[in-house]
Amino acid sequence: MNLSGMEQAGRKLVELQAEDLREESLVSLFQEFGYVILRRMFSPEVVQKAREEMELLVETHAHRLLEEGRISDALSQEPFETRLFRLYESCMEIAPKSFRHELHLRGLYEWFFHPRLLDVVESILGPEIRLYPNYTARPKFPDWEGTLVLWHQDGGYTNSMETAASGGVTLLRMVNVWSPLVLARVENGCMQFVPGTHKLGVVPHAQKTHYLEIEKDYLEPRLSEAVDVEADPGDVVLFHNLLFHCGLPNRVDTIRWSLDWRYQDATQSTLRKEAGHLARSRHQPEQVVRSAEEWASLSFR
Ligand SMILES: O=C(O)CCC(=O)C(=O)O
Repeated sequence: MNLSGMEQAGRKLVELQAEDLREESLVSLFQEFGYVILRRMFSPEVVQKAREEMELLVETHAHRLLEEGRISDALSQEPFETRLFRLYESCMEIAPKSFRHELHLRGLYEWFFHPRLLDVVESILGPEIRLYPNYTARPKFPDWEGTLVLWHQDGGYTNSMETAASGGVTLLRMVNVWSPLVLARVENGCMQFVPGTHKLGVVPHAQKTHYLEIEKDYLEPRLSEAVDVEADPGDVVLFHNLLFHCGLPNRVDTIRWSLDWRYQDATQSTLRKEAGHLARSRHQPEQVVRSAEEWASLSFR
């Protein structure tokens, strides 16, 4: 295997090139470290389609703000990297932190249902795969706590008294996915992971203004092991739903656009009121979402 373990201030980043995807050890890397970075998984064309969908979404927001009289200029010449932020600059109290229900768009089908990505996910989860009802696009604004996602485990959000009592969230078999639409670097708020923390089970989280945060006693002793997960458009990061992760602050004046979504073993309950969408199935092949048109005709559930 061509595993290029990138030494990063003495810490290892678990990184694979797209051509190595068939290697069985990908699964053991995922299990050992709690994440794997798959470089160049999506072609530039696939990235471009998603970007165009997000541009249209921004356009919709511009028109809405104009109609509501909140702005007098739709800023149509403003680049994708800044437009949404500039539109909401004078009304940040209503700025979107993320998009979820809006993502049933043709140009996102090849992200969520990408055959090679699903092959990798199948090697971890098995043949019954659901797109979990938690798929999100994030315009991470410059220096704004509304889009600053704090250290958490996804399981910290799904865990509730009832699910914890039944051993729920720790039993969920999931693969989380994160991929940027622009270069994601330390300066503009790339992700950070603490390798291996998925083995700790669900740890306590505290509610902060916008997001949950892992309790200090669990987080602080492990922060020195955090790795920066820098990624380019087309790169795909897979991580465990119990891995400690956060997005760093965005310290530049452009938006760090990204998408994150999750796959789950479809034989399990989602532990949510929504059922998600089947991405692969031998038991119910007729239920699998088969095309961009079909995806666009469905809604968040
Ligand atoms: O994009 C980010 O900054 C955070 C994303 C995240 O926490 C997630 O994908 O679970």
